[in-house]
Amino acid sequence: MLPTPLANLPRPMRILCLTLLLFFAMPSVLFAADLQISDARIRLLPGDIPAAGYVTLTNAGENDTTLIGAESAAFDNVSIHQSVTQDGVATMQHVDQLTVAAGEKVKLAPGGYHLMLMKRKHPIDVGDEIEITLLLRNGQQLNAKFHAGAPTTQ
Ligand SMILES: [Cu+2]
Repeated sequence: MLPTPLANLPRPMRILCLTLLLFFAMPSVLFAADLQISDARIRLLPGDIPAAGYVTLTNAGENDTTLIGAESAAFDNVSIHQSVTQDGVATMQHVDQLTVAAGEKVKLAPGGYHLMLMKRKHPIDVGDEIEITLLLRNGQQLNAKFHAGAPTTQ
């Protein structure tokens, strides 16, 4: 049954009150993306050389959040990579997942983690804004515009 004060309200008000009650009773994770995206940029390289996506991920939530992949209508294939130097040789490794701990910040940046953007589906020019969707383990999908920059982009 409804609490008495609610039951006495006109019906539209009652619905509004119940909606608000439900809204505030639900865990905030259903509403707000815990991961904030900033400084999203792409380093374009000539021809069909894969481009690199860089971004700062800030976890303002109370739970660890894990990036498990990304996709974009502008590229056939997007994966998470990490640049590593082994025995003096710089290589890249595929990364299955990247966790951003609660309250922490992870930077995808030159020399470290990056999104490897392979096989452009259409020409991309410096200055273009390319939409990339970040896929999180909790099912959230975050869309962000990445600013396409020159090969010198850091
Ligand atoms: Cu790479």
